[in-house]
Parts: sequence; C-alpha cells; structure tokens
Amino acid sequence: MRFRPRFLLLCGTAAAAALTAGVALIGTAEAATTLGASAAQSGRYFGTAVAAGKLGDSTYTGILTREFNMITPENEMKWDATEPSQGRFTFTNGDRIVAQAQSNGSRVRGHNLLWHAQQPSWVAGLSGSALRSAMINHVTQVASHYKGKIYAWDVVNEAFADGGSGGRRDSNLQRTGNDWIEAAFRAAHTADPGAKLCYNDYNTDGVNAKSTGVYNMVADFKARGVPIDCVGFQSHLGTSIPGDYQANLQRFANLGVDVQITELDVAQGGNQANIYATVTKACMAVSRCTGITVWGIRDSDSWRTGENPLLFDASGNKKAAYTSVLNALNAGGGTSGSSPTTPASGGCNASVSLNSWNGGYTASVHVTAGAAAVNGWTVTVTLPSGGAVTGVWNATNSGSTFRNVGYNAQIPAGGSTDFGFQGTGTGPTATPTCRVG
Ligand code: 9MR
Repeated sequence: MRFRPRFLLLCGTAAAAALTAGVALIGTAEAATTLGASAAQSGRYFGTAVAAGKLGDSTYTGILTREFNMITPENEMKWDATEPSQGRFTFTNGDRIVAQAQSNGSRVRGHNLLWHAQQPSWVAGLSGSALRSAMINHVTQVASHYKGKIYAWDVVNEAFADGGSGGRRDSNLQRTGNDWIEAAFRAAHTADPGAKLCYNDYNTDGVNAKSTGVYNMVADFKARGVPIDCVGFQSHLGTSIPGDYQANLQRFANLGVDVQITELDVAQGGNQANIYATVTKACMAVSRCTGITVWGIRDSDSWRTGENPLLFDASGNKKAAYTSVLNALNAGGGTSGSSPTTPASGGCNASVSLNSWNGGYTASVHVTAGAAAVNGWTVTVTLPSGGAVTGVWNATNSGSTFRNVGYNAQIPAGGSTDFGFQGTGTGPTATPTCRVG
C-alpha cells in the first residue's frame, strides 16, 4: 500500500509529459491527443466510471491518468456502500477514488445520493416519515463528507418510470411523497452549496414520454427555485441513437440547466464508432453540455458483459470508437453553442424560445456576447398585455426587463449564457433586445 501513492505520482508525471509532447499542430489549431485534453479545449471534460478495486491494475490506471479528467465512482458512493447500517457511514472506497482523482488533477462526479436500487438492506424496514428522515440524513451526511470535493452530484438517480406514462417510478422513496426529489435537492444544496446538483436517468436520450416527464419536473423546479443545476443523460445505447438526441439535450439546456452525458456506452456493432461520434458532436454543439463520461475504461471493465461497449479493448488498446470521439472533440464546438445571429462588436444579442401551454409558458432566453467580452447585460422582452411573469431563473427582473445575476454577468467574447422565466398568458414572440450593462 505504501507503494501506491508514489506509483500514482509517477503516472501523473508521465501523463503530463505525454500530454505536452503529444500536442500536434493541424492547420492553425492545436489538436490534443487525449480525450481529456481534447475536451478541455472547449471547456468540457471527458470522464469515466472507476472501480476502486481496479486501481491496483497498472494498465487500468495508466489509461485513466492519461485520458480522463473526470471520474465517477462506479459503485463506491452509492447508499449500500456508504451507509451499510443506519447511521454508520463508510467512505473508505469513495475516498480512495477521490484521492486518485485529486492526484491526477481530475474532478469527481458524485454518484449517487438516492436511488431505488443498491440500497442497504436496513432501508427495506423503513417507510413513511422514518424513511424520509433516513433519506434526507443520508443525503446530508454523504454530501457533507465530500463537501468541496465534488464537481456535480447525481442527487437522484432513475426516478422516472419507463414506458409512456411520463410519471414517476414506483419505489419506497416515491411512496414517502412526491416531493422527495426536491427535498433531496434542497438537503444536498445545504450540505454542499458548491456542488452542481443533477438529476440523472436512462432512456431519456431522445424526446420521449419519459424525458418529457423529467423535462417538466426540471421546468417546475426552476420556476419554484428548487436548487437543480444539471441533468444527466446516461446514454446506455444499443445499435442506434435517437435522431433527436441533440435536440433533446438542447431543450433541457434551454431550461437553464447544464446537461451532461453521464454513463455512455454503446453496443459493439457496425455503428459503434458512428454512434460515439454522434453523441460527442451533439454535446459539442450544445453550449451547456459540459462533458461526457463513459461507463468504464476497457470492454472488460463494462457492466455489459460480452457487448464490448467501451473505447478501449480488453488489452487497453484504443478502438475505432476512441478515434471517432477524439476527432469529434478536436473538431471543436466551443462553449458558445449555436447563436441565432451574430451580434455586433461590443454588444450583445438575445433570442427566446418558448414552451407554451394553454394559459402559460416558460421562456428560455439565450444571451450572446459580440466580439468583445460583456460584463453585465440587460435583456428586455415585449410581453403581450394581460400576462405576468411568475418566476425567473438565472436572472432578476423588473417587469419585462431582465438583468444578469452575479455568476453570469461576464460573458466572454463570442460566448453565451442562458436564463429563463415562466409566465401566465402568452409569451413574448418578438426578438428581445439586449444591451451591455
Ligand atoms: O456499473 C454498475 C455495476 O457495477 C453495478 O453492479 C450496478 C448495480 O445496479 O450498477 C451499475 O451502474 C449503474 C449506474 O449506477 C446507474 N445507471 C445504470 C448503471 C448500469 O447498470
């Protein structure tokens, strides 16, 4: 065990040297040669799930330290791992993974605080208010232990039902009351205000009943000020990918949350490399898609035994899918996303998209800086008479005039930010005006 830290340090040094030596020039742009460095060029990360039990495997840690700059513990932060008996917390393996990440300058996605699966056996004996208290205590204790060390938490995992209902999955957690998800997010926010708080699910990778159920929950949370920052799309994919994959990411981003690909793996078939590229390009095209995580390193590390769904083969060699991801990351996409118009130098522009229903709407506003960086912005929309703004996120408002809040005042040249609001009546249809200051 004494040997390990020294070994990791050497790995980190070797990785840094390889990174420096490996930078090549293609045209006028630098093309990075590892997944993490390539993603970092546009401000994104590239991560993998990690199992603590494999950290002694030098092929595994070699690829990990070379290629990835975000780590998700595959099982080590789940409820059964962290609170095996009520009130007794064990963080040993989770801590090992955090230490591994920190030794390599990587960040950590915490996974997960509450899930219907992988619960410790004692939870089955609880229901009602006793279970609710135990849930919230678990969220508080685990998020507090890791306070300051987690980039984003999957606060709640897989709470929506499969199929066409668009509703919640039945579970012991759900039976404590429909507000269990927001209670969990509020507890996590109190325990670690610096972590981004995500909702994470599978089969939400296109526009469908399940993803729309999640979408409606996120819109409601934003309108009511429930602290949610991001949505994770697991993306356990077969031999095809929904045609509206990118559009689905974008509609969530338009709600004013980050989106992340959290557990990507793709069945090995004729299309594997193409599907990996399609996912990567979609993330690169959505300014609020902050990064991609694959669910394991080598095919032999995957939970999908026999499907060979990852980027490295069992021997640790790069597969065609690896190259397609690297190329898509190097092709860029920036952090600015698609801007409907090019703003004048020194100014800003705004565009609005609406999600309307009979009697109300949510508006997502995309604010784009021109050729100069912006420090403070004001957007004015034209609201049809008779309606009122009933909620606003990522901005403050006075009537139909919206101003930045502290954390989104500064927009780099050519960059963008998003805010939104909810209202009664009919939403704005004309293009909003934007001015600096
Ligand atoms: O990869 C994880 C595997 O080792 C565990 O046995 C399994 C237990 O349910 O969980 C796997 O990870 C899951 C993740 O936590 C949530 N989304 C689905 C993942 C694959 O099952």
